[in-house]
Amino acid sequence: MQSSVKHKLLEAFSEADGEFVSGQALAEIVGCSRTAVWKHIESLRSEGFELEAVRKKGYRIIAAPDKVTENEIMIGLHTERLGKRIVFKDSTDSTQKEAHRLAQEDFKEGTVVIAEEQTAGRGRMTRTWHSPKYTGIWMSVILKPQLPPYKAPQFTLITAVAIVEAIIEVTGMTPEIKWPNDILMNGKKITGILTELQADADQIHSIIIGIGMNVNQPEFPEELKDIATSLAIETGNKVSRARLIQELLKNIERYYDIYIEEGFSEIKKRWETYAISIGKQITARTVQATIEGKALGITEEGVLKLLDKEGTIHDIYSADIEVNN
Ligand code: BT5
Repeated sequence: MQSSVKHKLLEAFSEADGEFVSGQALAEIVGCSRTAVWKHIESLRSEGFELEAVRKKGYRIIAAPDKVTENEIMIGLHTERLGKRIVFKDSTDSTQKEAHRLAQEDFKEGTVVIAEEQTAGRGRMTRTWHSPKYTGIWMSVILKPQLPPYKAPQFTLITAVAIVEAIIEVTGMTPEIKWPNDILMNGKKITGILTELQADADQIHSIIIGIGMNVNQPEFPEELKDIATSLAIETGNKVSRARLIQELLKNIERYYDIYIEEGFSEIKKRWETYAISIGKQITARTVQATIEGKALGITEEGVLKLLDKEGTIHDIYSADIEVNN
């Protein structure tokens, strides 16, 4: 939407102080047709504005979107390193892309990129991530562990545990982990993790951990509505994104420190208590093949062990899995 039209509409609503403004009056203020006004109202709604429309009365504003501000996150952020530098974007193509750029520019470990909206949010491979404005957490965290690249998949599991415990802390509900990078509530995806690397053959330079968490979306587009959900849908309440971001950063820092100091076993133990697929019959679709079998567990490296009908154990490094029973 042209921002001048948006501003004029918002100004008109602000002057009306919660009262109705007729469609005709709005059309005159912004200088377009009533149909165009309706389209702009729809666009404001998709940005999180709550606007009521009543026949013969017009429109009125009920609530402005819940924006996340830097101050709101900084007050009450109990971390040593993570989130001490936060780069905020109202809109960006992908926080991953931005974080990759910052990591190369030598931004410190713990730098975080947060956007209110992503226009080209990324999933794994070439998939897209739906990231509408003011409703979710679209965030990338830069870490610089001195480790070899084969350790990187463990960071998806560290992050999964951090996410589950942040959601428990803030909502009281316990989500489940579906290996390797999905967090589910009532069988639908509430959060996805994307772990990417800047590395040479023996050494990680930066790990960029992308977290996409559906928080306050009231609904999803047709193509996602059977597989995706939000915390607001599951709990019946709006949830504070700032509070969740604080908990996420605290937990990631905590488990990252435990991992560096003590290794992977504590994280593995917690991960297994939250995981849905272990011990179940699953179908794993990798780039090379589709394998069915029983998920035996994960290794210290975060690799999934799968026992097929012939008794062969497969090491699965990356896949989409479906739980069959
Ligand atoms: C993921 O990929 O689950 C990783 C998602 C990571 C997103 C974050 S947001 C911040 C950072 N910046 C980025 O650009 N990305 C990261 P994958 O397992 O490949 O799942 C992708 C699939 O999930 C899509 O193909 C859809 O089917 C589905 N999907 C897309 N958007 C969704 C949403 N908002 N909620 C639930 N499912 C979604």
